[in-house]
Amino acid sequence: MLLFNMWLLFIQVCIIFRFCDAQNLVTDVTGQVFTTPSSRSGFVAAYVDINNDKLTDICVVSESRKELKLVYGGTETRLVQFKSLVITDDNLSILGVIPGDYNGDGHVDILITLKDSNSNSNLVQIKIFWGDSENKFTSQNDIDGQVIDEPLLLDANADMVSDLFVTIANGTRQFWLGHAGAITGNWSFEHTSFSKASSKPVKFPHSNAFVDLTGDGGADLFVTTLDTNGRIVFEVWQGTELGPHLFSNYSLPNEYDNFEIGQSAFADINGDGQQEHILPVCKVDNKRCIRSNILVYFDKEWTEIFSDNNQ
Ligand SMILES: [Ca+2]
Ligand SMILES: [Ca+2]
Ligand SMILES: [Ca+2]
Ligand SMILES: [Ca+2]
Repeated sequence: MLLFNMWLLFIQVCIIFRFCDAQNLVTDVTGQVFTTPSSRSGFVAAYVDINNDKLTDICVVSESRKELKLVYGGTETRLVQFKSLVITDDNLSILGVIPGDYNGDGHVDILITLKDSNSNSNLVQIKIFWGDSENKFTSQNDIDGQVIDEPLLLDANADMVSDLFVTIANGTRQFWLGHAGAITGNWSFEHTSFSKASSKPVKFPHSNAFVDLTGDGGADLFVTTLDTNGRIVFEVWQGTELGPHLFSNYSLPNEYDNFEIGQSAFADINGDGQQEHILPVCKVDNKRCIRSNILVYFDKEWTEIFSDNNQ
């Protein structure tokens, strides 16, 4: 895994800076950016323009999962700078990174999800490092309450301030709304309840998404859930002034009942301007994938676009 992560980091850094130099399209700057072997381990957790200079920056979680490096892109490769955000609690490790502007001040904030290393539960804690005009991230808040799995970043109330879609410890779905307000002390998200039109538990790990699936140009909330028999049910929620409206829900044909269900992805694969739902599935026997398929949901039907039978 470590080798894989190092390779991933190497590849991604090369890709980012490949396009910075038109004279020399492929320039390996890994050694200039990550100067020691230990600094090259870890994984890229997010891409974002943190300092608002229109150059992509990257968030790199260290192998120890105790440190987050913010690597700022530069117009010349040597201008790349670091900012390190360190987790000092011995029991907590960084699980994920979700950049956004949670207090609506125009500065990117860095939200980190944290997992208790001594716990087997799916609960995660949330910490926010607040962005500022000098990109120092000196203010931070530990957010009250734990959530199951990674939150989904979205704008639930269309006010251009970043929000989260979460599942709280009792399994209930909620929106946690970002908002303006003093960031010292007890800043917290405003919690709002989700629609009662569905109370199915959200699948863990989820592949929830904020993407336009209704073709009206506005992003919708896609949620992966489980019915009482443990079968996966996909829900598409459209935002309305009265709150989320269940636009559609659908499942998989019975022939995939004994398949492992992978993470959903979305792409316009037939060029009609609408996103299609793409789903990898795998039939597992004795911990071995004996048949894998990639399915596409189009016009209310599932179609196999790839099949690999290893039986
Ligand atoms: Ca930048
Ligand atoms: Ca902010
Ligand atoms: Ca919002
Ligand atoms: Ca839509």
